[in-house]
Amino acid sequence: MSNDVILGKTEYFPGISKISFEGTESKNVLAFRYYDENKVVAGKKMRDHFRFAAAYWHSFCNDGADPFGPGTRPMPWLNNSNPMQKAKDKLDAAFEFISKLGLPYYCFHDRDLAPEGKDVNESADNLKTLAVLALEKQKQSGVKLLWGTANVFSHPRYMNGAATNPDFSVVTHAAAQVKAALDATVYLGGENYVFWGGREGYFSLLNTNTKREIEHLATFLQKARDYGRKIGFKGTFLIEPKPMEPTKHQYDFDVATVVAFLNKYNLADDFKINIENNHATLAQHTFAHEIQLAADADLLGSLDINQGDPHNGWDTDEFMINIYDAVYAMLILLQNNGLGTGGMNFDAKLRRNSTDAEDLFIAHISSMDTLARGLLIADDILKNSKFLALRNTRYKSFDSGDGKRFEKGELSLEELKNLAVSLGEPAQISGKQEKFELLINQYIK
Ligand code: XUL
Ligand code: CO
Repeated sequence: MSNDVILGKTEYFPGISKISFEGTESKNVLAFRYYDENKVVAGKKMRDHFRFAAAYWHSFCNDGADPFGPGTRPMPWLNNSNPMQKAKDKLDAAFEFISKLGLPYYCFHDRDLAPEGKDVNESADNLKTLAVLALEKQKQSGVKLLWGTANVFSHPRYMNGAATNPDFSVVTHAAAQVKAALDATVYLGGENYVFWGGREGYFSLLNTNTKREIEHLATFLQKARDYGRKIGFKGTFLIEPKPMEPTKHQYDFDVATVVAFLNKYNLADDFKINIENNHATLAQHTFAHEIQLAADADLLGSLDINQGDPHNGWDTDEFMINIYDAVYAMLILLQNNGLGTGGMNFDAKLRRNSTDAEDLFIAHISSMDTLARGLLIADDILKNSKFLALRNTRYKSFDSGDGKRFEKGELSLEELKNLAVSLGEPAQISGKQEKFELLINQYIK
């Protein structure tokens, strides 16, 4: 089942071979202790529960540069001065890493895979050239594309937005990029296509017509959807909410905002939501809150796996190691039949002072094991504890009689008032939060 290891001309992670499952007794940091890809849990192989993916931009493009200093991370695949050769070397490094780790999927932005050319057509040609090489790598390794996307936020032309730019000519450039990225995604058999609206928002309401900008965003997405379907894209379009950063306010603020937007603009049949933990916490929500709301709206698409630092508000994109986040997420996924065409993309970066080649492996292994452990615990809770029964009991007054009639919309406000009179003052019923919390801790092992 595991992918074959694929090396290019240069081995970029020498001394590290295929990562294997060694079980919980192992102290080897380059082995899985919980993630056993073929182990069946709740009727499905672990591999299929998670559909883990590498994020090309962090893992193979990001050298750790920050506003206060240059990159620190040795990335020998980025040394060639010819941009196209550099992109090819990067592809070698990416597939070496992905296949050694045994990730079934990867994700990219157009500009991660291939450099921008001198004009729209040369940029599209560069992407095509790299997509041909990437397809070869996919075939050799068995690795698949979880999603593609277009980077319409880095180039200075997008400083006022992409689809929501007040200048129409910038909107056309964003469209050209999305068209080429969709072409590449379909060519590579991508199972989803993502829109993250990095600069679709504003810094000041004074210079912004929010109504026009949001309508432009909707029209842009409708046209992208139509083009994708025309060229045979059968997968899911995804919107990735984030409340802010880089703009002060982003239009796709959080799951609730995106649910309303998708329904208002008739996009909900083709689009779902890609939820990122650190974006959730930036919006003052938990990861579980966002996942639950998307699941409730039948719009849960995919997950970007990371976590933020609890003591500051930034999008620090750390590798997710919080076992509670993993258990809560897996509890919801198990109750909602998983992620469909989605998966779990490691949108996380190494710390700037993590500079050894093995650090990228250790970071992914740690996170994959956290989620695998979360799955095992959540499955145990759902199968062997009173968790669901306890929660359902809270709502039992709606399971029959007048409560059920209310749920069906059969009782008027006057009838409800008369019932209040006949039922009298309600008895006090404890919410039992501490009991729920204690129960979860009983199963964390
Ligand atoms: C930025 C972010 C992006 C998207 C893809 O915060 O999460 O990398 O996942 O554009
Ligand atoms: Co993301």
